[in-house]
Amino acid sequence: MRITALVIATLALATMVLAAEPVTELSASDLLSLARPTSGECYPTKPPANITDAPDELFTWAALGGQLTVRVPVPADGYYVVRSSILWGPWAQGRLGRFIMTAGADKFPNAYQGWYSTPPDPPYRMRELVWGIAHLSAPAVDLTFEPAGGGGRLMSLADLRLEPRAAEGLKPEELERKVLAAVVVTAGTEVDTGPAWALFDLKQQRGTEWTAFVPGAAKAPKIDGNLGDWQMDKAFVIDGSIVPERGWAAPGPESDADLSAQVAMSWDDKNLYLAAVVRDDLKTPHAENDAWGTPFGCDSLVVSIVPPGWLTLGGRSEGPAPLTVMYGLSYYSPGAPGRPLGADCSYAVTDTQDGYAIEAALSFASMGWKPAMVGDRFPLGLILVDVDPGKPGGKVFDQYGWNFGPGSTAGTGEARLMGAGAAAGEVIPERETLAPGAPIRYVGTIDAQGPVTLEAIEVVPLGGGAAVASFDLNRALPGAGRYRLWGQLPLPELPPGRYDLRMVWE
Ligand SMILES: [Ca+2]
Ligand SMILES: [Ca+2]
Ligand SMILES: [Ca+2]
Repeated sequence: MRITALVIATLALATMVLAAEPVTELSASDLLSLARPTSGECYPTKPPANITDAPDELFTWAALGGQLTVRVPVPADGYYVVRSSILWGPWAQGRLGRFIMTAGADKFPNAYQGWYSTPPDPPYRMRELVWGIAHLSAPAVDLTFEPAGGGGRLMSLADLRLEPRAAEGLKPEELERKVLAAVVVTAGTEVDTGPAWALFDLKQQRGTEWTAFVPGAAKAPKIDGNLGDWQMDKAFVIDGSIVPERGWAAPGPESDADLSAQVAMSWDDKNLYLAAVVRDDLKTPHAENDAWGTPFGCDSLVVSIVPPGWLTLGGRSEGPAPLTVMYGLSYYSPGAPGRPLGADCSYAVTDTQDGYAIEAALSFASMGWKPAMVGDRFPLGLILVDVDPGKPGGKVFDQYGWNFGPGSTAGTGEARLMGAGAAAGEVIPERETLAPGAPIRYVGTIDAQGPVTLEAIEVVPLGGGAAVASFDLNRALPGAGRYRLWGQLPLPELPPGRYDLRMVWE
């Protein structure tokens, strides 16, 4: 991404009355890389052939309603004329439409307008459009385009420019139109390098209702079915109470004694650990000489994980991963072997007074990545399955699904691997190979259990280790919730190697 951001001549501001040189000039390709549409599509187009003085390329948004936001660099606080060179021409279905520009609650006065009239249509041409005048704050503002009625749905711009403007002579509504900065410049970065700015932005997405916080294991549990090495008081409960908000029962058990469970989880860099105390009035042991069939055919706790692409395809990838990984932790008789779970995974079952206990180690390698790190998140669902062969028809089979709902695109909530802090998150760089000297853009999410401060984002060797660069943020998160973040960092010169980005908490 190359953004022309010339140094503003502050001395000239007061005397600038006529059109000034733009201090920010986003080309069609800049707009293409900065545009964030909520719907529709953005792409480059060639101007119609019969236009004189046409630019090489236009930025086009095919809108399906929604909004298109562009983060525009602002070199210094002040008043600016916001203008574009636009493609002007006939307005018809699937052709150019009518669009307005907004910034938060502020609306700019002038609209992009495709030509509409009775035929013959006038020929296409390029035209100057002044969207309006506003006070803009450094280092960047979000300017938003919205369709404003009519049948057309295409907006084609050659550029977007900011020209500084003195406050004298502005209309009251222009003086009042003040657009706040959309981003925070991180401490210690000089804003003189244009595209190498360190930018950071954060928004709360939802609460933590769909996040299962998984604490780190102080010591790896011994997988023997004895849960003495677990703090089961921190377990969550799977019974009828979860159904309205956090799962389902299909068909529903008769009572908690028929089927219910307490489940605890922890993790280290190799494994996701799980301990369960299951109540079941009729256990169905698996006969030693039977082949293991589906875990839904016997008493089982089924763990369902959807490995996310940013982990299975990233620097810690263990090769191709299945779309969904299921582990059937099935009950078996004392002394008999359990269900084979595959390499690096194991579980053990013991009998209890009113059911059975399960202890399991599920390797992250079997989910498609390793080692696991603080902040990793993945969709996770549990299905508690009960088969009671001695019971009358209709009561032989029942089950609970836990963590099923709108918590992720996988249709379940997500597990978040926690460290020592009250929050953890992941930072996903836009590309795997970080090029020194070039800015790296990233996205990510954070799950916070309460108010907490994100101190910095660090560049670290892949798989962990001491930071080779750190960018101070000191950004306070006001309370518990799922937050979404994005930004870019200027990368320093680094020794050859593979790197990752990591969050540092206060
Ligand atoms: Ca144990
Ligand atoms: Ca039962
Ligand atoms: Ca049973």
